Amino acid sequence: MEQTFIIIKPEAVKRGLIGEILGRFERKGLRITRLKMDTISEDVARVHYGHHADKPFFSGLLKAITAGPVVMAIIEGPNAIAHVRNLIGATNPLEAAPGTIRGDFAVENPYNMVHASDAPETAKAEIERFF
Ligand code: 3AN
Repeated sequence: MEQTFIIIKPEAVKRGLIGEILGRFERKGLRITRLKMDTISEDVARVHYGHHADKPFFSGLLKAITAGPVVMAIIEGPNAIAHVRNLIGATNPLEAAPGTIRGDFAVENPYNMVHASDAPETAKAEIERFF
């Protein structure tokens, strides 16, 4: 059974979308096996988004992900990584299809509501980082 990791970002928590977002993963047939609410420190955010350190939007991204409490979860199921990426939609909310989480609830980056691991190695590293 594959495991993946998600973060419901501060903007989604502020808008009261925790239940809506977790519900979409559950309704798909995936299982939530770990769950916690926490605030991400700037130091941890710098590591988590280290691959974007040279981008012009890096400081805005750090600010957005540390802006308030987040909900983090481990989600399990067959092909959980790909299923969760499909459910959240494209990175740019403008390109995310209606029916996906980003397509339904987000209008522009960096406020795209959810982070989800994109490969087995990142899922493993992110689960170790946050749980
Ligand atoms: P994903 O979250 O879909 O894996 P990444 O890893 O390319 O996409 O981007 C990480 C985060 O950086 C996104 N979730 C989004 O919040 C932010 N981001 C990506 N591209 C931009 C951009 N062009 N401008 C502002 N923020 C961005």
